[in-house]
Amino acid sequence: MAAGYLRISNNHSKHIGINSIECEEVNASLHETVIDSDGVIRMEKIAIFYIDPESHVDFMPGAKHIMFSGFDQFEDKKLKCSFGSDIGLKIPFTLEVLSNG
Ligand SMILES: [Cu+2]
Repeated sequence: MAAGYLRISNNHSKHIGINSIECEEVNASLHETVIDSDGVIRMEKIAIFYIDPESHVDFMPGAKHIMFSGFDQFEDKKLKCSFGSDIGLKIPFTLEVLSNG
């Protein structure tokens, strides 16, 4: 397993809902780290999250992240992915691979 972090910005005047992710060659899903009522830290899949107009959402340790599996077979330094959105727009982006251990 590996995790990916980034900032996604919305330069539009409307909310955008991000509801899926796809990456070449590796399996990726949208995750969020949460602390439940017993104080236990765990990860949940995100069905959708919204970015406010003229705003951004940060993916970072302990919060939203991209969870990868099958990464040990991937040898490139760049990973091409895209977000799916509630307005039907695909948002492509490239992640830099820092380690694949
Ligand atoms: Cu996760």
